[in-house]
Amino acid sequence: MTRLDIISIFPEYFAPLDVSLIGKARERGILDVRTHQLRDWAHDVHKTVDDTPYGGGPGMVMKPEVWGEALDDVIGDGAPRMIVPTPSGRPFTQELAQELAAEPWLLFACGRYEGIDSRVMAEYGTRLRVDEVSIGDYVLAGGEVAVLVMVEAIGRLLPGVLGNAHSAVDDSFAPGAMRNLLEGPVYTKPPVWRGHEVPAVLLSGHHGKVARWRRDEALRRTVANRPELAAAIDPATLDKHDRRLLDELSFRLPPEDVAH
Ligand code: 6GU
Repeated sequence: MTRLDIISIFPEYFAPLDVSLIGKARERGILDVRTHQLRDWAHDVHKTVDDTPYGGGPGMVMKPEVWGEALDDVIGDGAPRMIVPTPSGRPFTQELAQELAAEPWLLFACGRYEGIDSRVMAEYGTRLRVDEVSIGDYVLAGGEVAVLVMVEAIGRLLPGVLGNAHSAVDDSFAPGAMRNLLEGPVYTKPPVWRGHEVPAVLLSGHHGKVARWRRDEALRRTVANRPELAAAIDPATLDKHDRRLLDELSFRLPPEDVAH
């Protein structure tokens, strides 16, 4: 069973982890999620967790002493991998999600305000693997929502969480043939809705043509929405048909490396 500890001044943010995929994984004993209120480790009457930044500047910084006591209690004699959500961290990717899904114990330390006193990461970095991680190029008010994102991405990769019916092997960012290709559009019944028809090929029963059409749509969508991902496609994975389609889309593949 994977253990997840989350320390935050807003543990109520994690109520969604009781429902859906992650809630079921917890009921099935695949995931053990424990949320903690950081203020439980504050000593003063006001349960203070922050103070003004040395060197001046706007906002407040989370105090190291409270974090130290909280982390010591939660960690005990163990050695979880520690994740600190922050917009200045390394990018959270499907690859990092897979790496974290293989860990037995993860500890998320959620900062608010301008962040946690950096000595906390320095101190625990001597004992644990500590990563500061960002979920994208925008700024959230705190790490809580970012941790929800990461827990959902990691949780669905744990063995037994997703049924075989929708396994994670052909995710857009999973390793393999579909790597760096976005998934194309999907349809269900009825065959015509408000005058919009389902593409005929999907009703044809011709599996080869369906696969080819899906790949074309994946390439089109990747070129349109994520040209930098399209540019990163390994040219060796592109067949003649793919190259013709990319040409029709006026998409120039980057030049192939030439061996000297
Ligand atoms: Cl992990 N935290 C915050 N506060 N903002 C973010 C983020 C994390 N990732 C992107 N923006």
